[in-house]
Amino acid sequence: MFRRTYGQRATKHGNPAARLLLDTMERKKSNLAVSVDVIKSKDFLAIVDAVGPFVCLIKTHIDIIEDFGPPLIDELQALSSKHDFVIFEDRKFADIGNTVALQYSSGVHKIASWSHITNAHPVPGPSIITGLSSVGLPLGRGLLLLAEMSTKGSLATGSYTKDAVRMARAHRDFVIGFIAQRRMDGIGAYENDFTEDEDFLVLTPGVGLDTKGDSMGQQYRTPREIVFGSGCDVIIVGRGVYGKDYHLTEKIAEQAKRYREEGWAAYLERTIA
Ligand code: 5IU
Repeated sequence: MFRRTYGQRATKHGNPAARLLLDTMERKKSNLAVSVDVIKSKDFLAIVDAVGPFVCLIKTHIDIIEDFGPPLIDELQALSSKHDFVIFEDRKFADIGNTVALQYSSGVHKIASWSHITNAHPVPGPSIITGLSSVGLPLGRGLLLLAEMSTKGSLATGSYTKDAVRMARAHRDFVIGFIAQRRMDGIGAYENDFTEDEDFLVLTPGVGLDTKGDSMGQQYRTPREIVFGSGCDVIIVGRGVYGKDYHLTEKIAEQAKRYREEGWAAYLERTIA
């Protein structure tokens, strides 16, 4: 899986959201996802429009938008068509199956109706996948399990990470991969390496070219360390792209271009190495 191209992997994948993401990465020559963590709709849409040409995916935290309303989703979807990117709501579900099914389908945000991909903590056990897949699978959605985190002192390590991988392998129709800091196959850490038809995408936050972290426990590595060194597939960048200047869309686009180039060079290095 490490050396196969995104395009080759797209043709083989059984889940439509995974295929869409891999195809988009190949088509746009981008493994950059931008995490747009701002609280006003206007800023959110301006950033998405500025980085849109350079990303394969936009990651949202829809619950932090203060002036949220359904029209925001229409505008996000219009930008997704205009710029050709996948949408990932970083909801981090963590409750019992029945509750997460309701949180995913209903409420103010109706996440399943617009987000191609979402994610969940494995902490409740496999029932969280059953609950979410009852809503997402008929819609062609995909789920990522949080196998590791980028923060200092994370508890998602060792046997917890292994169990996340076991849960994913048992639900390959809906679980398309992991949020993790390294690829989860071929590292000899698990009883069996993945088989040919087990293709889990690894999306990795904690990416920065200019700083090593923030004052709240976040830790950054470079795109090359992540994609070439650790075999991850998608780099997720937030403040490294939009920084403090999120009213300066030219500067934001420039940064997105920079991260995209770094991420893609690391991918080429890995596929031809
Ligand atoms: N995020 C992490 N680390 C993790 C997980 C999620 O940073 O382990 I799971 C989210 C939090 C934020 C984005 O939305 O990814 C990273 O933003 P910055 O690049 O601004 O740190």
